[in-house]
Amino acid sequence: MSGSMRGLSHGFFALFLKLLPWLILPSHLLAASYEGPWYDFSAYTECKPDPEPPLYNGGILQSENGEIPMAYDTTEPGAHRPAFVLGNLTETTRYSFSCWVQIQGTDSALIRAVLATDDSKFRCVGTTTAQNGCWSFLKGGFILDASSKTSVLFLQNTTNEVDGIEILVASASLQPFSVEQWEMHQQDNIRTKRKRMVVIHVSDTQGNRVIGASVSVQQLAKDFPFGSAIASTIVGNLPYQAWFLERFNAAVFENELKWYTTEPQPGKLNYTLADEMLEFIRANKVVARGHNIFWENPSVTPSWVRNLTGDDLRSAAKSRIQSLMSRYKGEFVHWDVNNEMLHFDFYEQRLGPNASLEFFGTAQQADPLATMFMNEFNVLETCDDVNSTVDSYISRLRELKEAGAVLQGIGLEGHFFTKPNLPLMRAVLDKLATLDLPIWLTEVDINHIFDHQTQAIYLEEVLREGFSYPFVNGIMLWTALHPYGCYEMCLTDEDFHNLPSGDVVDRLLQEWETKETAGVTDDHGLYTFSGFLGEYKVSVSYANKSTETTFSLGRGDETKHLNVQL
Ligand SMILES: *[C@@H]1O[C@H](CO)[C@@H](O)[C@H](O)[C@H]1NC(C)=O
Ligand SMILES: *[C@@H]1O[C@H](CO)[C@@H](O)[C@H](O)[C@H]1NC(C)=O
Ligand SMILES: *[C@@H]1O[C@H](CO)[C@@H](O)[C@H](O)[C@H]1NC(C)=O
Ligand SMILES: *[C@@H]1O[C@H](CO)[C@@H](O)[C@H](O)[C@H]1NC(C)=O
Ligand SMILES: *[C@@H]1O[C@H](CO)[C@@H](O)[C@H](O)[C@H]1NC(C)=O
Ligand SMILES: *[C@@H]1O[C@H](CO)[C@@H](O)[C@H](O)[C@H]1NC(C)=O
Ligand SMILES: CC(=O)N[C@H]1CO[C@H](CO)[C@@H](O)[C@@H]1O
Repeated sequence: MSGSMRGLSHGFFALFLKLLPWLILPSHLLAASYEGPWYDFSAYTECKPDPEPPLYNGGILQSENGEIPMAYDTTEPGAHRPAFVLGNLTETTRYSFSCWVQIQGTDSALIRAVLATDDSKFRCVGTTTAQNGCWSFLKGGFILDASSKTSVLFLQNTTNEVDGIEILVASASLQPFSVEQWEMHQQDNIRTKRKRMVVIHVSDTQGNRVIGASVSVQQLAKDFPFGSAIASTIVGNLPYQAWFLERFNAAVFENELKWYTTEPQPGKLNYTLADEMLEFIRANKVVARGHNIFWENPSVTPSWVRNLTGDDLRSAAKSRIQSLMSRYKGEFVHWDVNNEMLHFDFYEQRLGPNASLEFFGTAQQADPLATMFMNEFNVLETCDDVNSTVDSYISRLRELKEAGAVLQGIGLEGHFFTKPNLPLMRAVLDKLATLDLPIWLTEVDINHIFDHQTQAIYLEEVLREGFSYPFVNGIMLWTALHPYGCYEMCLTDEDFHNLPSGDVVDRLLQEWETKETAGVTDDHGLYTFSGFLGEYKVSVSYANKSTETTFSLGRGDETKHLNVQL
């Protein structure tokens, strides 16, 4: 899944020594008295004639005289390029990196920022598709497992066939944040974007304020879709259903809508499982994502479809869309139209480069109110994968838009197989957010190579980052429960007793809902509270009068005012 940095680790120290004369070591790195700045969400996705100024004024790459300490290793062929030497990086810090990149010697190349630490580990810090003649923005970051006295951050061309590329860098910035600062930024976003202040005005029928009226407020439903994959194992399984409904307001079918399930043999359509699961969804007012119409990975394409070519394949694909959509139009809020098209290209190879665009168009026509999603792994999770860089995702999304797609969405699977790199995750979201499209985390889990405790810790980090990011509109976990367990991570054992990751989810669900609150109106007849977005019931009583009302607390920058008359 992940790309590799083969050929870089050996010889690093030799190279480092050779590089030393080219490098300037800033004396004040990691200055002791550091006033925490706010995270800078700026991102750019256009190639510009001039770079913007560095974020954070360069952060710890800024020297006293305002110049960026940097050296060009123009003599070394190959891997090592402009580099920054960094002293005393710590494992308790979250580092946000950004710079502007231009290349010479070829039109376009994927450039990767890499951090080499003194344990000889190499990490991808960020990527950008750089061009000749204009500047592209690279944004990313890193976290460490252990402190590193001397580290080198360098840029590298990953375009194999290109020889003699020159990489130019400008406006580089490295900004450290403590864990506390990072969490403070998350809390601040949650307070302003996921919650809202409410003022309830209580008056009598003559319009007099009612002072001292009892008010109680109860959140009935949450606005933010937070859910999980479910499997057909939930059908008729009352304990599973109860467990699910106590927690989640959104669902996605793990495999039951996939082509290999609904049409295992040509023309033998079977929607039994999907229909049964949809009944459960409807009966319980759960929101469901449609996953997926097509999947570009040939190994999960029905074997009979793999045998088709040309017009036969085109007509089978058309029937697939028509069959699915005529049955389920309006039932699913999203469709993953063409799953994982950054990694695989089954249909495009056989039907031509416009196949995906055509699928999106046909699906949109057939179900015009559903949002049509791309859905991809290794965009959010890592920057090692050259097939799914944030820039390549953005360019495919733009292609679709230019071809006329209207309701588009960005699906980020979130299958984490390494310790989550939160600064990278946030930087990727910053770039994607510039497109102004809905962003969902669609398949979040932590790989089973980690023990349950570690899975829980990493899951909490990812969920907090996702929920606090203003432009993330929903989060789905990939934790459908089977007798054999789950895909990578379960929340519970088979008897619905929480595993550590289940405890994390339950704790966050509670943290992200408004506790039932009660009090009395003040001297102005007002009762004020701060609530998570969603549906509310308000009960007001005074003397022998009482009333009850419901209201909806939607997104907004202003205080919500509600009048209640007794
Ligand atoms: C790193 O820390 C050591 C020990 O505290 C100190 O001697 C050294 O000057 C620091 N290096 C930098 C670049 O700040
Ligand atoms: C359709 O699928 C269901 C569930 O897997 C199965 O029980 C049933 O036999 C299938 N029907 C046909 C006609 O294959
Ligand atoms: C696919 O084609 C091969 C070769 O023609 C044939 O042997 C096989 O049965 C076909 N598979 C399906 C599922 O149609
Ligand atoms: C990247 O995509 C190319 C072309 O589709 C494919 O050959 C390659 O295997 C993919 N690599 C990964 C890591 O998915
Ligand atoms: C793909 O679509 C674009 C825009 O609609 C069109 O200009 C182009 O000719 C199409 N390419 C092919 C191979 O059909
Ligand atoms: C409620 O209180 C008002 C005045 O305090 C009184 O006039 C009225 O009869 C009461 N109504 C009921 C139903 O007890
Ligand atoms: C990883 C990689 O492909 N690096 C290439 C970068 O460009 C140099 C030439 O400057 C090539 O030698 C490398 O192979």
